[in-house]
Amino acid sequence: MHPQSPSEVQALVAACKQVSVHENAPGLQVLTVQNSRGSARLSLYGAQVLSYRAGSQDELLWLSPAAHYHQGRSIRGGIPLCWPWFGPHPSDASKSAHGFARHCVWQLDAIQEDSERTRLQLSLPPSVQSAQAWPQPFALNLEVSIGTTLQLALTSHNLGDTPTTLSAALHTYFAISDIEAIHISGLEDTCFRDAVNAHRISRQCGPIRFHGELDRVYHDTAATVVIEDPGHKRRIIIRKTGSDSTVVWNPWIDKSAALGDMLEGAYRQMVCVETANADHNRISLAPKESHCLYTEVEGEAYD
Ligand code: TA6
Repeated sequence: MHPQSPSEVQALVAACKQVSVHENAPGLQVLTVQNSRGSARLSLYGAQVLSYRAGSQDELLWLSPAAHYHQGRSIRGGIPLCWPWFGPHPSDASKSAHGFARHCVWQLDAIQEDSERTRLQLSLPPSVQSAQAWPQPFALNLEVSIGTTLQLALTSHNLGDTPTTLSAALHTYFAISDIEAIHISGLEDTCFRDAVNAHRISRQCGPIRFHGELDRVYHDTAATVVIEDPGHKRRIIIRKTGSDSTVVWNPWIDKSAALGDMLEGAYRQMVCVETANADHNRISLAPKESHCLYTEVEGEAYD
């Protein structure tokens, strides 16, 4: 099966009213969606949503102006995919963190448009690279739906004859007014692995506030999470299904400086709240079984 060509993508897009396509960098096509309810941009490299706004609202996602747009590097911001492992590879430190799905050019399979939403259907084409990184026969699909809310559904299929396990995350970077002005509710009394404190297990007391680097995997939670942002006079609501972990991360000063693709002080305008299945919440798939990791994000402005 040949990889989809840029002209095949252009032909699919040409038949639509709400979608256009351009090259963000040589060979890296970005789709732009504009409908009556919202707008978004999505990179086919990594199947990564780069931006989203509903109607006349402000941008909901954070994207680094210093992001890299070339194969082999992750694009800093938007919604990078972590698949088929979250964090370091379970047994091979030579493999990149957060899996390989974000480093592949995805196939645009279909576009559906109506008065309320635009739905993009994408799939990760089988490749030698993915087969080497993940020998288990699989298929991976992503549906991105743009309207008054943004919805992502990442569906993993075990095409093999043996069971497999995987971890995954929709690694969403949200745009905020200031990291010390916000707080995050919905994870109260939930246990988490604290990556900044020797990975010890603690229990969340009250809302999450930020006074330094914070990197936590909250376990066994299906809760809706809310980012309260008085500076932007809005709350961001993050709903999910098929997910038992929620990851919360801000790199703060030193970590963001070390990343090399964040401008100085940029850490203050972003926070990651990630819909995930990580650690002991990994997913087990029986032969021919599938699993859908789903999130919906919504901005709610207030006076
Ligand atoms: O989701 C939190 C985290 O695992 C942090 O530990 C940090 O590594 C972050 O992801 C950034 O990951 P990335 O590979 O996107 O730079």
